[in-house]
Amino acid sequence: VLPDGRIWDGLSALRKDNTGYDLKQLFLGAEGTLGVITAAVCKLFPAPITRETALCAVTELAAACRLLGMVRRSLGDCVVSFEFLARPALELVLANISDTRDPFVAAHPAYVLLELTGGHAARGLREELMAVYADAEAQGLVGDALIAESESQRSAWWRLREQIPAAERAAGGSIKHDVSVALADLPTLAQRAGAAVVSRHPGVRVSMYGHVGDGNLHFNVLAPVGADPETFRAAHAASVSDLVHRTAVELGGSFSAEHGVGQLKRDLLRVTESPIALDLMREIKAAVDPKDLMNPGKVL
Ligand code: LAC
Ligand code: ZN
Repeated sequence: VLPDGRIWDGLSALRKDNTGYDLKQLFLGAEGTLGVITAAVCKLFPAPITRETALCAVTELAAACRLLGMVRRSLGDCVVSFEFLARPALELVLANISDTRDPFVAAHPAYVLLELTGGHAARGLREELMAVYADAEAQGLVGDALIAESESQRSAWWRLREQIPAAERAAGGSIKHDVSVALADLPTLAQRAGAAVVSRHPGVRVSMYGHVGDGNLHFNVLAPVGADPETFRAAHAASVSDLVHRTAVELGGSFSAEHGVGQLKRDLLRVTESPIALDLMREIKAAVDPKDLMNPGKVL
């Protein structure tokens, strides 16, 4: 629904359609500032015949990235999830969320929760995955690993990953970041942002997790143990976020990989986006919504 009340029907289900500008993408990325989306077309895929879920202990983020490369090389599009959890993020969940337990006997620096789906292959997903694991183990990238043997085990592992935001809230809240860079730069991003934040704000705790398969990290920062979280955030959130966002942008990355700009990151968009891109965005906004009716004050 456009600001002037007209309704544009963009419900095309075509896979290929190169007629004119890609208006649908424009509205999808506009956070409601160009119009209101009231309907969507869903594409259905056949349910996968086979699925494997594995939890791998890894030595560090760089090892997780190399493991991703190896899994993709062997299993290609069968890789549907590749989620990274650093130990401190898992510990927040174990300490703050009921009915959770560490799947491994020993503590490991970090973990990858990965999921594969496929059809009938000559060699099964599990065999292929075990071959990759053996390679990764020989290279010293992975430690213990588990393959889910039941749906309840699988959902318990997913819960460990998905409850991280709730665990951070229960621990007093965090300064959240949603950064992305090219996969090859992801370990550098984590290392540089971590060093910058810790040297400027000694004692802070970093809860790092995210969608490594997409080059997207949630690099969240919690107050030092013993400090009041709210007071800490009020005093230092701007400085912490500046360090993290600056590191991502210096590496050619994004300060908003999946959660948008809203009003919190508006100023950041102004200083990091190129003048040409900002001009184009403002001109599009002015053309579609000249009276600034749609979600005013957001994004631009
Ligand atoms: C997540 C949300 C914060 O990945 O994007 O859990
Ligand atoms: Zn996320």
